[in-house]
Amino acid sequence: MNSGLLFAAVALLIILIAVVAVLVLRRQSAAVVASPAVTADDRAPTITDAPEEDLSALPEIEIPDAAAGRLNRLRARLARSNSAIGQGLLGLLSSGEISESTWDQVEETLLLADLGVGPTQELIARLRIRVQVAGTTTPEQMKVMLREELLTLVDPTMDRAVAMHAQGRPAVILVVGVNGTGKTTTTGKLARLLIADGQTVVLGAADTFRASAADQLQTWGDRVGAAVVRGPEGGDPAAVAFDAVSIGTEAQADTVVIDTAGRLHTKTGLMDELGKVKRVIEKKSPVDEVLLVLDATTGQNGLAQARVFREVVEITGIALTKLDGTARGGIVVAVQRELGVPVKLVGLGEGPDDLAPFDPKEFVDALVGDS
Ligand SMILES: Nc1nc2c(ncn2[C@@H]2O[C@H](COP(=O)(O)OP(=O)(O)O)[C@@H](O)[C@H]2O)c(=O)[nH]1
Ligand SMILES: [Mg+2]
Repeated sequence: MNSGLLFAAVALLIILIAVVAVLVLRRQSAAVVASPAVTADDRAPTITDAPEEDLSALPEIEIPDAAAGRLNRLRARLARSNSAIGQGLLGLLSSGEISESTWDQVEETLLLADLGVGPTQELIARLRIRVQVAGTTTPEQMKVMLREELLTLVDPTMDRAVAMHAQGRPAVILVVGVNGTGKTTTTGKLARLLIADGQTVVLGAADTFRASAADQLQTWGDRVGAAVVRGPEGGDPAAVAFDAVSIGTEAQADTVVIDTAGRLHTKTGLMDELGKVKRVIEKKSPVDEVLLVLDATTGQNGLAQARVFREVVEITGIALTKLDGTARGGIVVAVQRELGVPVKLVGLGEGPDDLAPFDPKEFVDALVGDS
């Protein structure tokens, strides 16, 4: 009798446990479908039976290349500068007796490479003295001298760090330059560099003249996980810049990078506007960096643009783009001399990670060739 009662109680307990277990399991699997994982790695396996719309709604975040050693990785892109400057000079100077006409050819090579008249004269004067002192020189000695003198001209003592850490607020970077030089592309690539460095980034689409400019920046931001602040087409660029800095501050972002417009045909208007953008941002936060984007293929024209921009905003760094498409790498030296401001970034292609922090030694090594 007693054993019958015990049997019934045990059976009841087993059924109860089974029901509870089924309920718990169902809740867990429902939760997995309802809240898809955020990291790219977990994503696919956890929501395989979710409807297709959910899958496409998830952002595809790319992991950018690390910032360190980028210029070294991209050095082959300098090949055209390389043969024009380094190899051209070494070819001339290593051919035994150096005559006056050889020095003339050296001068011509340097000027063609956009080094500028002043730096060209300096380089030749220094080399002539060193060659005289050394008497005869081997091609290897010549290469060492050339490397040292080019490095002096590029100036390894300049501080080339892009401002990206501020105390208790986001660092603010304003990107300026003429249309087509690569501002938007550089802003997008810079966001990737900063994110590769572990930062959170907010982008401001202050080129409000063309909707496509904001869309272009949005695409860059989406790919890498940077929020993009934009305004209405034709809206006030200063207001967008202000909003971007406000939102970046609120969100405790590490850096806010602001892309601007650059229509040169309305030069005065553009310059007034640029000054206003900076002043309006400064109501909210200091501007830590004004990056002037210059297209390396434009030579003297680029230098003229630099002078115009310098009149309106205090430029703190230069981003030299399209160095992959030119034999005129000497522009690095010329533009630094012209503005007294360091080249901080170089663009070496259209790919998302084709922007590198500028390193004088790596640059000169790439020009002269490995020792
Ligand atoms: N080859 C090469 N093309 C570049 C580089 N930087 C930008 N570009 C291209 O230059 C064009 C203009 O760039 P964009 O960012 O729209 O210029 P913006 O008008 O100043 O904003 C685009 O086709 C870019 O892909 C670079 O470093 N190398
Ligand atoms: Mg643009």
